[in-house]
Amino acid sequence: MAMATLDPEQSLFSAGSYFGTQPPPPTLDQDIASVRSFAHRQRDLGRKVVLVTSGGTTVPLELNVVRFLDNFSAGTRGATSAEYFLKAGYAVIFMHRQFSLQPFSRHYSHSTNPFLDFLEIEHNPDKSSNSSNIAVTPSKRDKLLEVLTTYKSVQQSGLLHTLTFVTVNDYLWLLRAVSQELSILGRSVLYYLAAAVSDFFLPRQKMSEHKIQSGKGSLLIEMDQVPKILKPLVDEWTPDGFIVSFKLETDPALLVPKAQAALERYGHHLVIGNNLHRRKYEVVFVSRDHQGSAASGVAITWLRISPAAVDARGRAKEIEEDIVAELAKRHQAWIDDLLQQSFE
Ligand code: PAZ
Repeated sequence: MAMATLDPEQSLFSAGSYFGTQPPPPTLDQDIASVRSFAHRQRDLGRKVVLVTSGGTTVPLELNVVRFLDNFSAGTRGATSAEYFLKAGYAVIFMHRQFSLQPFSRHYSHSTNPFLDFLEIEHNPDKSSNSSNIAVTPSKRDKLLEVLTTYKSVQQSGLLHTLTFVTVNDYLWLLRAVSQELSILGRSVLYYLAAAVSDFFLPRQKMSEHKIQSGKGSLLIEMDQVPKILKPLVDEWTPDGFIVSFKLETDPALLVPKAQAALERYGHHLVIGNNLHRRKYEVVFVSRDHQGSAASGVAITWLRISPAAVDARGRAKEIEEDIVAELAKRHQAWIDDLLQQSFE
């Protein structure tokens, strides 16, 4: 693909100028083909589909990349939510940062639950034999069996399709392409944009080819703003989908106003606000409908769980269970409303 050249003065990218000047990731065509066949299959089966984005994007500082900017997101929100969406009957495209948490395997992440700690060696009583067996630690068996059973059945049913990104550039290209492919599903597709996407990037044309050298004092890098792609997503790429974005803040006073500003600016369906330190126990749904507690046509609904809460099986409750239940309900109500209106 021929790339337009970048005006050296240019620092405010529109989606159009971004995609006209920044190169697509090498695996894009392959990813598009896989999403296309997944979307057609789900449409033929009459299933709802959710695109879950998850994990953080990197911003490389060099073309031969040694250094990059990153963020904190481990992909917990996305991986956990994907499991609950599957449980709610959705087919899931899980678009995540390479090596971040994934549905099912997240329960055994190398840092919080290393899988070797779940295994025991059973030595053969026959001392002359070298053979030993591996067994699952009895106290861990029930949960492992449950996770494994669901994982295998999801794999067999073809309900989960996984895509990976690393850089913010990969993410933007992939989101545009995937949303365009999913637009054939019309209202049946829900976008759950939980990835932590960088607001700033270094255009390829301004990047150093080789490793940035030290020895000349401090390093000054001026980054450009990532174009606001929610606008074309809503208006052009997938105009019929139900679109939910996330807003993360660290200052509690900014959370609701910023979520509300995003809703007004992009005109999508819902913003879920969360505070960095309370995100596992508290989120706020900001939408344009007339339910909820605020005046001015904006509904503000807090969803909270206690850090000590347990689920129906006595395990630590995950707030994503309630987020997804609420979203599945709202998505269906929205589809029903539009259907109703089309008959009136
Ligand atoms: O991945 P994680 O579970 O550690 O964090 C999830 C999250 C806070 C990144 C997500 O809920 C979110 O708010 N994403 C959007 C961030 C933003 O661009 O404002």
